Amino acid sequence: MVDRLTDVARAEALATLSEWQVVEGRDAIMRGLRFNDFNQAFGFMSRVAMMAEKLDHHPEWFNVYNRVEITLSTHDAGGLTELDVRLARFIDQTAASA
Ligand code: H2B
Repeated sequence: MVDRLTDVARAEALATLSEWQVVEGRDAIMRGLRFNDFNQAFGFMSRVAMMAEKLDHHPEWFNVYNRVEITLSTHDAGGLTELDVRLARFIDQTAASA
């Protein structure tokens, strides 16, 4: 099982994930995204879903039309781990090329 990030590693990672906010009341991060339309939003979600399967690490997310809200946390570890950082970086890259 993957370990939760240390305080130092967590702070270092969050400093580089400028689009992400810390969720109040739990060890998780969230990002909201807006696309041109549902087709673009769902295309983005499909790419993220394939990476999530590859990593065996899955987002909590919500979609309406062109909006996607994503929360990342590692349930098995009860907080943020390197898997969340990896998936957040992939999400940032994928959103940037959408
Ligand atoms: N996703 C997330 N976000 N956290 C987990 O702890 C997790 C997961 N665990 N995806 C995985 C699946 C686990 O349930 C399977 C059995 O490996």
